[in-house]
Amino acid sequence: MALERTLSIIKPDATRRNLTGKVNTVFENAGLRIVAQKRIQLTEKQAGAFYEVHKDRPFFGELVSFMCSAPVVVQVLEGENAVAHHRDVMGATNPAEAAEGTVRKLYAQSIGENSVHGSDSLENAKREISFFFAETEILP
Ligand code: IDP
Repeated sequence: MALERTLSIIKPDATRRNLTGKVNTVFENAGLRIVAQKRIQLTEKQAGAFYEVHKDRPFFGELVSFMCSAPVVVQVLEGENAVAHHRDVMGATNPAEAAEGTVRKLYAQSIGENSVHGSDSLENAKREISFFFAETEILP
């Protein structure tokens, strides 16, 4: 196993309900370390660029406007096998299919308003981390 970093976003449905600390507790209890974190308001331009891979999907417009509907918390998580481990801890995209104890099972409201984002590969994690953070802002 390798020490990895992944990009996590606590989404507007969770920040609006004051769940940042509860979500972070799930991550920390799972052995993921928050090595960078900031609360920001995304613009439509930023959200559209971040989710560009989904631009042809029918839910793209809804996703972009949701991600700009309240502040988000962007964070870098570090740990053994962090990319896949974080995806496990988040749970399935659709909370109805998420396993017990996962963030999405505990807190997500719908397939769109599903509380958290996590990078899906090491390559994407590197790109997504650099989208939001300078190397000097990451403090392991
Ligand atoms: P993931 O976040 O579990 O990796 P993706 O399929 O990459 O899931 O989708 C990105 C995000 O787009 C989801 O987390 C969710 O917020 C939103 N999304 C995915 N599918 C739908 C849908 O069918 N309706 C509305 N929003 C969706």
